[in-house]
Order: sequence, then C-alpha cells, then structure tokens
Amino acid sequence: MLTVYSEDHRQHDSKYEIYGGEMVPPHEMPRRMDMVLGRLKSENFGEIIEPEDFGMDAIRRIHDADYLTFLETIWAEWNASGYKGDVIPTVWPSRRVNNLNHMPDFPEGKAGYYALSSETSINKGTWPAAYTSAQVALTAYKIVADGARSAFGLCRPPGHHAAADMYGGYCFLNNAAIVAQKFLDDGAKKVAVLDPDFHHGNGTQSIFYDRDDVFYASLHGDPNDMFPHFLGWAEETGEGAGEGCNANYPMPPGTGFDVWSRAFEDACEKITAFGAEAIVISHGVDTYENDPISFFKLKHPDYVTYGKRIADLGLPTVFLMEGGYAVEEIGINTVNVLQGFESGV
Ligand code: SP5
Ligand code: ZN
Repeated sequence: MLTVYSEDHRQHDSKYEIYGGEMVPPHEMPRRMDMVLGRLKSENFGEIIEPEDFGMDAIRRIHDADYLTFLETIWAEWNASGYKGDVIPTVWPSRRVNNLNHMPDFPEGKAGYYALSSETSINKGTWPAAYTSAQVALTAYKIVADGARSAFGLCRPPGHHAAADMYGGYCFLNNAAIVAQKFLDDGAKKVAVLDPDFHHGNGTQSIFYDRDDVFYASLHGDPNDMFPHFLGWAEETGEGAGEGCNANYPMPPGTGFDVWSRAFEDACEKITAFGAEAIVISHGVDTYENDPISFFKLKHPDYVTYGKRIADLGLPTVFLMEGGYAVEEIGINTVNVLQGFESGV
C-alpha cells in the first residue's frame, strides 16, 4: 500500500492547548507523524510519496467559502490586532447569545463564530498545513480511483471534527468528507465513512446527516464522558433522506476489544447492507489502552484484527490519519491496522 505524506504539516505547530484549565503543549503534535513514518519504514511497509496539488475545488465541495477565507486569514488578522499568541477563542455564540446574522469584525469574535472548542489553536502555518493535509487525502483518493485496492493518507492536521463551517478537536478541513464527496462526484453512487477514531466524528456526521449517498458509522467514547459531548449519541440515525444512514456506537470508559469489536462488526454489516461502493476510514488510534486523553483499552494485536475485517468488506479503501496521542506507539498501532488489512486482501 502506498502512503502519501508531506512535511508541510510541521507548519501547524501551535504552542498551547487548553487542557484541564492549564496551558499545555498540544497533544496533537508534529512528532506524531515521525512515529508513524518511522514504523512504516522499519516495517518496510511500502513506498511513501508526496501529494499532488489538486487545488481548492474538492475542498469547496464540503466547506463554506466564508469559512475557508476565515482559515486563510485569521492568523494575520489576530496578529495585526496586537495579540501575541496563537488564535484561541474565548467567546462563542451560545444558547442565549446567538444572533448569527452578523459576522463580527474583530478576530476574537470571528474565531468564536467558527470554533467548536478551545483546545485547537491556530498559528501562522495552520492554513498551509491544513490545505496540504487535504491534498494528501485527495492524492490517496486518486491512487485508489486509479485502481489500487487501498492507499494511506498520512494526514496532519486531522479532519473528522471539522464541519462545513466549523473547526475544533484539532481539525480544520474534513479530509474524510472531502474524499467521500470526491468518490461521489467521480461517479460512485454510495460511499461509506467508517470512523474507528476514539472520538465521535461530529463534523463528518453533520456534513452528511441528511443525505442517503454517504453512510457514516462511528465508534467512540460516550458523549456523556467525552469530547465532543454534544453529539454522538446512538439515537442520531440521520434525518430526512439520510434517515438510517448514520450509526453511532458510544461506549463507556474502560471498553475493551471484546465489546468494541462487536460494535465494529455491526458497523461493517451495516455498511455492506447499505451497498457502499468505496470506503473511507477515519483512521485514529486513540482507542489504544495507553492513550493519554482517551479511555478505551485496545491493545496492539487488536489493530491487526480489525484491519483485516476492513479488508473483508471488499471495497476500494482510503485510510486517512485522524487521532492517536500515545505518541511513541501510534506508529505500531497504525501500521498494525494497515498490515492487518493487507493480510486480508
Ligand atoms: C482528531 C482527534 O482525535 N481529536 C480529539 C480532540 C480532543 N479534544 C478535547 C479533549 C478533551 C479531553 N478531555 C480528556 C479528559 C481525560 N481525562
Ligand atoms: Zn480522536
């Protein structure tokens, strides 16, 4: 399997993450990619190639124009306003303060308008990194569209928390949604996005919630106990034409592979029943037992097992990197999934 990767991600290197009321170094850090690359190389997994540049068209199919302008310009505006740090919002539209007919001029208002959460800061290089991350995903798509069984987009920053006009959860552009839409625009009738990342992919769910051409399935920490807290319940099954095309599997703290893999099997069976012609995997390994911000208990061999189950779906498969913060071990767990997949092809 080919891996697509660019060094551009290093430009997204914010100083801080607000975590438990403290300013800490971001969990989502450039070194994560070094660990995955190191493991791909030490396992001789396959060639690693640079992305092509496909421009903005496929990104504009998912994200609103005003939101994209915001991502491109907010750091410069923030800096010009005299602020010295990374862009971190401090105020949001909320239940009682929410006249969204006006976009504030001041950058703090703009950031709050578009932000889901405050752990995700924006620095000078965030936009170019997010743009290239989407190109990495689109290049992985092209490899599969050209006939390969699978490809791995080693995306950073990740994408599944980003909605049409919202960033957060370390995400800016929804790489998985961009690829799913690209499959459809190039002729597929039905596509699935399967999201084993530990967190609910609220962005992907919201983008496709009322549509019947994309099936979204997510296994994640119960929103009662885990970010993003306000979406991801099992009762969310889609709406309108999309009713029945969304499947959430929230699971409690301490969930191990026995319970997790039964949910995974159910998701796989639903995807087969849906009739997907291609699949995008929101590949996160923050389900790992030693992940510092998560609470599932998956172990190294479990990743091989479920990678093989993905292969059994028998679909053209684009893997895209999402989360995973046990930095020293994300390479092992990631390559285990990919090797499991290849063993099942
Ligand atoms: C792509 C991805 O994995 N994004 C994750 C974003 C998580 N951000 C919020 C984390 C808040 C975590 N609270 C953890 C409590 C641990 N005891
Ligand atoms: Zn995650």
